[in-house]
Amino acid sequence: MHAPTVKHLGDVIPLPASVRPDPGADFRVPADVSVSAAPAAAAVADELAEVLREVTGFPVPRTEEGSIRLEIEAAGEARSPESYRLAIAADGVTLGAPTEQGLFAGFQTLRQLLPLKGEVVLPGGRIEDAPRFAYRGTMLDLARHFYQPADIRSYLDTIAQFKINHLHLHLTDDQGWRLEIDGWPRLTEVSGGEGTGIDGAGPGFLTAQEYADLVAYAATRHITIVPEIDLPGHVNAAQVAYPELTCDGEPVQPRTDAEVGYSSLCAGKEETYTFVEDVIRTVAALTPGPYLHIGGDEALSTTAEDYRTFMTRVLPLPGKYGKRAIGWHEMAAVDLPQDAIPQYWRIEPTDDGVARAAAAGHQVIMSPADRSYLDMKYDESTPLGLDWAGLVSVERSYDWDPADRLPGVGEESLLGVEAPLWSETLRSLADVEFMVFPRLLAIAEIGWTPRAARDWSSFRERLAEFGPRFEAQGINYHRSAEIDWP
Ligand code: TNX
Repeated sequence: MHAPTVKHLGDVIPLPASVRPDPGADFRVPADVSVSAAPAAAAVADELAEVLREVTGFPVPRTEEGSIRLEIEAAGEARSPESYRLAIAADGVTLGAPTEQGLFAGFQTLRQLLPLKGEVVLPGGRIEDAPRFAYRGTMLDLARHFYQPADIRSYLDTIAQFKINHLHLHLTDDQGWRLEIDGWPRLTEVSGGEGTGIDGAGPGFLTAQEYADLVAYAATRHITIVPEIDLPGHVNAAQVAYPELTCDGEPVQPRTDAEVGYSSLCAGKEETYTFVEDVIRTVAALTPGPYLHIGGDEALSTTAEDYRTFMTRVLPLPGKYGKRAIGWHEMAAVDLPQDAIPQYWRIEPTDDGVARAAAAGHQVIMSPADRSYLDMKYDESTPLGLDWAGLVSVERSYDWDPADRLPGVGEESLLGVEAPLWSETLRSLADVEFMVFPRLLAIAEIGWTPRAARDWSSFRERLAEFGPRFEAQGINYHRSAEIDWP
């Protein structure tokens, strides 16, 4: 038998904050390997044992004194809940963190140090790690094309491996309404039914129970679901279901094309606010996470005055129901509630009031379309995707920094980074994966790794190893020519 290859301790994505290899201290995982864990670490310990079983074929029981130990450590003032320490020595492994979240993050690192199958020798040394930003997200657009809960679960499993900790669900748009709302049944009966989505090819919706189950499943992956109800534009599907939501009350036609900017709720009608408050109250009650996204983008058929009237009334509603409002950065034209978070998507550093909001203490999520929009084509030959924000190669998705995008919005103003994926051209989970992998790994590293430690040539080399890993897990990905895949 040939000697097993030992990975380099830093061969992981995202790159940890501190990696100190000790080549004399490699750990050869023995047949009687076992895992021990504090009660609070039991769930992570079980997952780790399962992964080790799959790789080695060893029984890997849980014991009191395992050669792999998971420990909850004292939190300490400045430690992020997601921080962890991983120590690999000749006689075993210790993974310590202040929280289960931190242990879960450390488990993702450890998992990437394992081979796909066979004998395991873990590289000796110490990793000390913590995220640069608390919010590292991606977004699925369920309105233009609906994805089944099983597909979303599978997606959650994959993104968690790269320490992505927020999944934003774009639940409503002109072409479909994808979440059941108590008291407004036609939203999903009509606008979640057959013939909805782009080209009518993406019908479906989540019942309240299915949504709650998804949120709970995401929590086991330490991922927070961020629900979006897009307002006051992008509402044709709501108006098809309830014509009283238009200004003149006349019925409107369902739309399955990819136009944007033609629909708007009516800022001057009380029905509008009854509807919006019912929806926000319902979504807030179904969502344990701290955020509720109210859209606010591309309201091109709403006058500036109506936009202000509408947003001024609606922006406080997430707070009324215990949530922090996130909105696309257009909302920064309005005076925002104290804790509201603009999500910046522009290509050019145009201000739109976002720098003013940052100066007033607001946190910002960075999602510049020319770098982080996963629905942009990789190159001219990419069969899926759009190109209005340019082509986004793997290198372009990696080689930028969120703290440099907008004057006045620096490191201290950033809650984090998110890579949205719009669904106009996508028809399946395989399509989603093709656009997302590998570029989401670039965004994951930007969100996690200290800026000074990031380097494209290092990332490019580490990324190559994930080709076989994606294949082993049945995950579709784009074999970009920029990467020397094995
Ligand atoms: C812009 S940028 C949109 C979406 C489209 C997307 C396609 C933003 C907040 N909205 O309505 O789906 O472009 O790339």
